[in-house]
Amino acid sequence: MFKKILIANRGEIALRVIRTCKEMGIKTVAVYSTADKDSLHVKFADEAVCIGKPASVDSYLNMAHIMAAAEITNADAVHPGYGFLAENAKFAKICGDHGIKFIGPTPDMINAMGDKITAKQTMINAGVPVVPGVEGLLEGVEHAKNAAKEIGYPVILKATAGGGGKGMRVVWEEDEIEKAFETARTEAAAAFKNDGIYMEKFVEEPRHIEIQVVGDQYGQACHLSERDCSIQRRHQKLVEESPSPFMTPELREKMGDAAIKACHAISYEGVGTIEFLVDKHRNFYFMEMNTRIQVEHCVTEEVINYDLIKEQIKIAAGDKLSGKNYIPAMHAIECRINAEDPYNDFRPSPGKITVLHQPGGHGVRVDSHAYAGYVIPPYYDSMIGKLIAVAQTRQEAIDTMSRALSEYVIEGVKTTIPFHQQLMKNEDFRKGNFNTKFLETFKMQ
Ligand code: MV4
Repeated sequence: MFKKILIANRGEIALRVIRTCKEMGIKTVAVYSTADKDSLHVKFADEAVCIGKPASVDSYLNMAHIMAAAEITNADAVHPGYGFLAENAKFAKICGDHGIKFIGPTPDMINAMGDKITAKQTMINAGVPVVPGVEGLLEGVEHAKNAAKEIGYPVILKATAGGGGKGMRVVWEEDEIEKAFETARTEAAAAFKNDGIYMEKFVEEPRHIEIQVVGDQYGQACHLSERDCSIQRRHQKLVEESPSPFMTPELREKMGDAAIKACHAISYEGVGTIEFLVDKHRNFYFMEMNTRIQVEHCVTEEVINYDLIKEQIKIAAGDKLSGKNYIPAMHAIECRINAEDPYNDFRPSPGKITVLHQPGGHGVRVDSHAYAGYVIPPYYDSMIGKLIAVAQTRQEAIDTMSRALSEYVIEGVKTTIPFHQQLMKNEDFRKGNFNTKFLETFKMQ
């Protein structure tokens, strides 16, 4: 087992990793930017190294600084958390080249899923359902026009180097396709230095349901059931839950099988997520694979009683999986508490938390790096923490969440708490009647 892990991240996920390391008797090294010197991950780690100025490119994205911190502290592994360098194949390679274990998949696996056309072709070959579309890159506007005629409008254009919704264009009719193709291409070139675009049939009003997977170094893979992440806004998830209110035992078995096939196709090592679009007829289609721990991993942990960070560390150290799949025994809902103003288009609201009272009691988990007096810096994402409610049934989990939200006191910055309180009262949400378009029409009172 590792003796010392450097956490190449900040905020609540750095703290989350430190907590599990402590339980496993593993020493921890925090890295931090000058903007984060008073952050809890710095206080709770055994050692801490400043890696640069506030901007991410100067600190949490600076591979040379992070590697130097790992070398001087003698860390034998690096946990990348999510975001920043978590899905950076070059960083994973550099760690390996320095004899430091990257806690995650190999550079090859990251690359195989990072390019979306490659990933989709791998899934087709493995027998995983994908959205019908053109195989490979679009060669130009004429190709796009002919392909769209064949597939039938509406279609969606996606950047092969994209993901998470960046660089996408929905096209409803032939008149729009030329302009859409050119803008998608320009945007992709600017954002990813890769202007490759592909086309799929546009699935209308889908749910976003993802399967948590885990694979070991010996080719074994299993799934840990689903999370429903349909409650999102501009590709930012706000609420996640497990099980999905739309799930059936038959669908879970089919999606779980498909997710395991996806892992086997690349001999996946580590924890990962297979994202699917699910239409109203319960057809499901592979969208992308996230080769990292995700923000919403906690709902899975709560419904199957399983520490996913511990699993990541054990797998990286060479442990074998039992090979069994897990089915939710409970219902868990997670609300992301962001420093944003839900009455003002979710505008970021960084600043000092003057008063803080976090909820507790039966069925409540708070994963947060916040404390009274903490200043939320403006340089990074605005998440203050995650509130997770767990109960036997979905209705009870919603009631526990409402109660917990009513106890949560944060003063000094605006937060998403009022949004979550109103969502928990919404009839359609309570009935499980929602898809990825739900928040487009949701209005704050
Ligand atoms: C789609 C789609 C409909 N049809 N692909 C958004 C994020 C990226 N992973 C892919 N996304 C979508 N791909 C086809 N063929 C709709 C979306 C989409 C979406 C997906 C999940 C959650 C929220 C979403 C919001 C808008 C669009």
